[in-house]
Amino acid sequence: TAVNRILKTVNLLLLASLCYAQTPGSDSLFVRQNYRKLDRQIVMRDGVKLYTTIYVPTDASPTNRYPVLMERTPYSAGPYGESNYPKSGPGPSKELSQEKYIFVTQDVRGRYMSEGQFEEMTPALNRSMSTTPRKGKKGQTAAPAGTDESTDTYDTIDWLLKNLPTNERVGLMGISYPGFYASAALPGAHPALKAVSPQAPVTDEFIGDDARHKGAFFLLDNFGFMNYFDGPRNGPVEDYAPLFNAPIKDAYQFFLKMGALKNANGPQYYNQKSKIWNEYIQHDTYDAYWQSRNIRPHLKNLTPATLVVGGWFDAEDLFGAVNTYKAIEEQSKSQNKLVMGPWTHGAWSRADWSQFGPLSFGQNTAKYYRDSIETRFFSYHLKSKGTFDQPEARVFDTGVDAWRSFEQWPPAAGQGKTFYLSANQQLTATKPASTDAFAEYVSDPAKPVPYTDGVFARRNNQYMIEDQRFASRRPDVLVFETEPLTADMIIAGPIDATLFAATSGTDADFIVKVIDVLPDTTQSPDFSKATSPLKGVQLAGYQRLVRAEVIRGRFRNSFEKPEAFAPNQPTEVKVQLPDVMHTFRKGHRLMVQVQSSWFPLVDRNPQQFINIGTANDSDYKKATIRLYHDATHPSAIQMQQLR
Ligand code: PG9
Repeated sequence: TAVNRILKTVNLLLLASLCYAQTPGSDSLFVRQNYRKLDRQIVMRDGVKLYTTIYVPTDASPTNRYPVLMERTPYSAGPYGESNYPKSGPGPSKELSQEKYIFVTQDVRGRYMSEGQFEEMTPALNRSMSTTPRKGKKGQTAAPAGTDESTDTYDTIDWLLKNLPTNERVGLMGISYPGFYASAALPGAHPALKAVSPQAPVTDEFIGDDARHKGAFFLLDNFGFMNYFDGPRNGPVEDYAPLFNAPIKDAYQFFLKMGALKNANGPQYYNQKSKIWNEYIQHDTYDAYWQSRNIRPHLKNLTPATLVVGGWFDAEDLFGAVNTYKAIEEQSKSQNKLVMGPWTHGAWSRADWSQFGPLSFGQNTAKYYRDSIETRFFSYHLKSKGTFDQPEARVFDTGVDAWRSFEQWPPAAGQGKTFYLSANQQLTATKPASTDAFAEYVSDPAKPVPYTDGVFARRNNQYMIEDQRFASRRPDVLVFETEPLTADMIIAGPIDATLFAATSGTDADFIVKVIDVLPDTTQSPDFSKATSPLKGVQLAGYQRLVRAEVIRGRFRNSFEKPEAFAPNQPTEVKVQLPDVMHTFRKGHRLMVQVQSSWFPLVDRNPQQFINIGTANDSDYKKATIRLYHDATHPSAIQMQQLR
C-alpha cells in the first residue's frame, strides 16, 4: 500500500542517514554539502603566485557574508583541484568547520603548488626602519621593500577581501611550522586581520625550538625533517619525495654507527644535497642566520588579538609557545592570551586527549579546549558572537591534572625556591657548607646516555614524561633527591639551573632533568594489555620526567661567542629549563639528574672545543666531568613556588 511504501522510504532514509553518520569519509559529504571549493593562484606584490584552496559556505552571498579563517602551510594546501574535497574539514577542526567560515589554506612560497623559493623560517623584514607614511592611511607605515611572510599574508588578505563575500574580518591559525606563519603575519598586519592563533609556533630555532636547544644540535629530528623538507623540486609539485631512505629500526644504534655528525652528509644520506641541513650545520653559533629567523623581536605593537597555544609535553616547540606569548606580552598592548595543556605537539587537535602514556587526565582536554576556548576566540573576534572571557593564562597543572587560571604568566606572587645539589645524592633546601665537594662521571661519546629507554625508530614522544630509572642506574648520570615532601609544592614558570662543573676536555654538554618521584606505595593501573611503551610500567617509585633541557657548554656565556672550557677548572654553567606548571605532591620527592649526553635526541659533543660539523670520528673523546656542590660552588636549581 501507499502507507507501506512511505514507511519503507522513511526506513531507507533513516538507514541512509545512519550510514552517513558512520561511514568513514562521510565527512567529505559534509564538506561538499556545506562548502563550495575554489582553487586560486594569488599573485603577490613581486609577481610570485601562491596556490590557495578556498572553501566558501554554500549559502554565502553579498548579503550573507562570512569571516575568513586562514592557514598558511609548508605541508600542502591540498587536495588540489576544485572537484577534490578533503575527507574531513574543511576547517582546522570539526567544531570550526561546523561554525562556518570561508576557510582558506595556502601553500607558502616554494612549497607544493606555490611558486617561489622556500626559505627556512623566512626572515622578517625590518619594519622599524620604514617611516614613510602609507598614502591615504593615517598612522600607518609603509611596508618595507621586499617580501616576507607578513607581506604574503597581507597580499592574500587583500585579494580575498576583493574577491569573496567576506565580512572583512580575517583569522589566522596554525600549528608548528604553520604556527610560525601565524606569528610571522603579525608585524605590519593587514587591518582586516583581527584574530591570530600561533599554536606550538616554531619561534627561535637555535635557542629552544626544533633545530637546536641552547646550541645543542637536535640530531634525531633534524635528520628526519630535512630529508623531507629539502626533497627535490623544480617548480610547483603536488608531492615531495624524500632525499634518501634511511633504514632506521633502532635510532640509538643507527646514529651511533653513523658516527661523526659530518657522516650524515655521506653518499647514502644527505650527500650535500640538503640546503637546509647544510645551513643548520654551518651556522653553529647564534649568528645572523639564526637571529634573523627569530621572530620574537618583531612581535611588537601588534593590532590583532592573539591566542597562543602550546603543550607541556611538546618535544618540538614548547619553547616557541611560551616565548611567543611572552614576547607579545612584553612588546605589545594588544589582547594576548596563553593556553598550555597536557599535550604533545598539536595534541589539542586530536579527537580525544584524555590520557598520555601512564597519565590519565580525567577529561578530554582537547575537546574542552576546542569547544571552550578556540572556537569561542574566533566566533567572538570574527563574528561578534558570544563572549570570550578567558583568563590571561589557562594552564594545565601536570601534577594534579587540573586546569588553573592566572592573570599573568608566569604567575605573580611566586616565592623563590632553591634546591642545592649536595653530597650523598641529596637535594637540599640548605646550601652545602663543605669545601671542594663534587661528584664525577666519565662521559664517553662511544656510549652516550639514551634519551629514552627501549628501541624506537623515531622519537619516542613519551620521553617527556618517561620513568628515568633507566638513566639513574647509569654511572654517567648524577642523581640528587629530596626527602619526601611534607606538603604539596606548586611550581610555575621556568626553572633555572646553575651548575659549577669542570671537564677534563674543553667542551661539554649539560643536560639537567627535573623529576617527580612517585612514592613506593603508588598503585599502578593494569597496563599488562597495553601496547609498548606502556607495558610493564610500574608507577611505584616512578621517576617521572617533568622538564629537561640541554646546553652546549661552549655557549654558557654567550650564544654568539662560544668559549672553550679551561680543563679541570670549576666553571659556572647556567641553563634555563622551559616553563612548567606542576604540583609536586606531598609524599613525592623532587629529583634532579645531570648528564652530558642525551642521545640521539641531541648529537654527541666531541668534548673538545672544535668545529663539530667537520669533526672526524676520532675527534670524539671521553672526558671526566666533575659537578661541584660546596659552599663556593653551590650547584642548584631555582623555581617559583605558588603561595
Ligand atoms: N616543529 C616542526 C618543524 C620545524 C622545523 C622544521 C621541520 C619541522 C613542525 O612540525 O612543523
